[in-house]
Amino acid sequence: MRVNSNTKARTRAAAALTVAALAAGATAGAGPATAQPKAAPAPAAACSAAYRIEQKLSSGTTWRMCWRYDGKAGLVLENISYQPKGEPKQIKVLNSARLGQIHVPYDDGNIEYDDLTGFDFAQGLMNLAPSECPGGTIKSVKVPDSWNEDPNVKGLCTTTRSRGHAYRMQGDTANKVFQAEGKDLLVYTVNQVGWYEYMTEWRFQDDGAITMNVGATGSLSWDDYDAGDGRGWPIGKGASAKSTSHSHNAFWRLDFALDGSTKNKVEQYDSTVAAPVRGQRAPTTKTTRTKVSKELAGDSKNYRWWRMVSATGKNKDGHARSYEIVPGPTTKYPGRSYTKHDLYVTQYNKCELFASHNPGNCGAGAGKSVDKWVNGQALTHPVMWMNIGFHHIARDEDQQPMPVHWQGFSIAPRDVTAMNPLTPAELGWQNGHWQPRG
Ligand SMILES: [Cu+2]
Repeated sequence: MRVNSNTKARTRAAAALTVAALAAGATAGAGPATAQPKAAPAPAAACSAAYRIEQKLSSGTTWRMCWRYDGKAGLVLENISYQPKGEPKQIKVLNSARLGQIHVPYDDGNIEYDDLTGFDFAQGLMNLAPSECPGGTIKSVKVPDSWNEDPNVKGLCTTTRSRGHAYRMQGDTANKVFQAEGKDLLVYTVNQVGWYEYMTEWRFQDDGAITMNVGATGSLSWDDYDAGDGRGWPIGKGASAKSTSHSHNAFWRLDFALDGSTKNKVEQYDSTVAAPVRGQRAPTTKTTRTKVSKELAGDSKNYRWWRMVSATGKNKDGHARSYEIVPGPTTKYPGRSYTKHDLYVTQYNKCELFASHNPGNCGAGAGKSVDKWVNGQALTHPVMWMNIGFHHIARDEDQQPMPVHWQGFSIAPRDVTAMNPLTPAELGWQNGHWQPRG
C-alpha cells in the first residue's frame, strides 16, 4: 500500500500555505490572468465571479469557463467557450471537462490503484507557491469533506504561457514575414496520491485547440521496491532494490456542447492506401467517413481519426463546426475490460462519471465501468472518454524528484472558423482558392 499520504500531505500543505499567504499580497492582481480590461459586458456566465475563468490572450482569442472542485474527480471545468478575434459571439465547446480516472496496476499483480475513486486524488490537492504560477493567479479551492482543519487550498493556477511557433509565411517582399508565437491559457492543479504528485494541466490555446495532460512527478513509490521476480528495474547501487514497473492509465471525460447544443454527431474517418494501377503515377489514398450513431468502443489505428460535429453551428464558409480528437502517444493496457479501447463514446447519463469503479448507483445491472456503458444506445448526446496509457519502467533518473512524465491528448478545431483564427488582417482576404493580387 502507498501509506504515506495523510501526514505527508498535511505537513506539506501547511508549509506551502504559509509561503503562499505571505506572498499573496505582493502578487495579487499583477498577472495577465487578472489584468482584464473590462470592455463590453460579457454575457452572464453560469457561475459567480470566484468560479469564473476568463482570459483574453494577447493574440485576441478569449477563453471563458467556470470551475468547481469535485470530491473525487478534483478540478472540473464547465461551460467552456472560445471566442477568437473577429467572431462576434463566444462559441461554446464543452459542457464539462474532467478526469475520468487514473488507473495504476503494478506489473507483479500485487496491487492496482484507482486513484480518483479509491485513493483520494481530490483530497491530495496541494498548495501552490506563487513561483509555480508565474504571471498568473492562484485561486483558493475548498476541498469537499476535507481531512484538514482548513479545507481551503491555494491550489488552482490560471496563467498564460507561450506555445512556441504558431505560424510563419514569407510575404511578397524579402523583408516581409508573417509570423507569430502561440499563446495558451494554462489551468492546472497538483494532486498528491501516495508518493506521486499528479499535475493536471488544461491548455486553452489561442488557435482554438484544447490540450489536456496528466504529468506524474513526486517520488517513485517507496513501498514498491521489492520487484524480485523480473518485473522491475534496479534503482540505486547494484541490484538490491528494484522498483516495480507499473502502468498509469489516465481517462478524461468530455461532455461536448458545440454551439450550445449537446446533440453533437460523432464521425470516424479511415483512409486506405492502394498501389498504383495502370495509368497512375503514384499510390492512391481513399478516405471514407463512418457516421457513429450508436455507442462506441473505438481503437486508434493508422489513418484513423474521429471528430465531434456541431448539430447547429456553421462557420462563415457554411461548413459544420467540429472538433477533431487528437490522441497523444499511448500504451494501451489490455489487462482490464475498461482499458482495452482508446476511445469510448457513451450516451450521456449523469450517473456515469468515472471510467472504472464508478461510485454512483446507475441502476440495476448498469455496471461500474465505461466499457459496460457501451451497449448499443443511440447517441443523441455523446460523451467522450479518452484512455491514454503509460507503462512506467523506472530508471535511475527517476530520483529525485522524479521528472514529470506526461500523457494526454488534444481536441483541435476543424471548421470552427472560416480561416486560421490567428490570421493577420492583411491576409484576411486569402480564403478559399485565392490568387495573388496585382
Ligand atoms: Cu509511474
